[in-house]
Amino acid sequence: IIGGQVSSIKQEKYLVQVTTATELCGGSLIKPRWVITAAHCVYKKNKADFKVYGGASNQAGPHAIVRQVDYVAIRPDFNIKTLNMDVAALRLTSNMTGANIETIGLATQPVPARALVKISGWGLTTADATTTATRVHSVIVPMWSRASCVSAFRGVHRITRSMVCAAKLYQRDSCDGDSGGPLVYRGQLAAIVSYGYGCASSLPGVYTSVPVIREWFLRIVKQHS
Ligand code: 4AZ
Repeated sequence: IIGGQVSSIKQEKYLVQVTTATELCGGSLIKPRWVITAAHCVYKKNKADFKVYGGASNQAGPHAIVRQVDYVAIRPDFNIKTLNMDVAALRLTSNMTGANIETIGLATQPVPARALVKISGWGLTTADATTTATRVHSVIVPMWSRASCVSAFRGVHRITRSMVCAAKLYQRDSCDGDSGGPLVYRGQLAAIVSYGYGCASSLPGVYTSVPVIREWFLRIVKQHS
């Protein structure tokens, strides 16, 4: 998270870390046993290699709750090259809810252009940093209209219907390690950190729109609970 502040897990109770030995991503707890994250965070990885941490600002710290993953679903139309439909569902080995960890609802409607939203995670806090954050950070950024998102990325990356943009250019953005984490609007999960061209650069961050992928996620939960 670039241009934000140290937060507290008490302010981001739905936020979890999805980790392997070598990689860090964010995620959000949607049901006591289900996490939503980015597909590219789990693509071609073994479910046994994941650990999911929650309930502590300083993850992997003494009070963090940790779970393993026993089922992974990647949206079948996810494309690793274009990052279209960048979403995955993770089932945990047991419920994760507790004092500092709660579920968040999935938004049914897109966020209006220019509305202020909150993004959070343990990703890089400067574009040239080499290590991710020890404590959770958050930042408020404006949502972009679809037209401004498409126009910003013209000739650079095709913006599909699953993608939305948010950022304050050159100042406030998500970054490496924040992928898979939450973009929250009015207390609901509205989008998932997906990708960018650099961080706090001349281009906004790109997110997977939750209203677009919500029914798929809920169907997976129903089928595998
Ligand atoms: C990443 O690599 C990443 N500025 C996530 C978000 C953004 C850039 C990179 C958006 O996880």
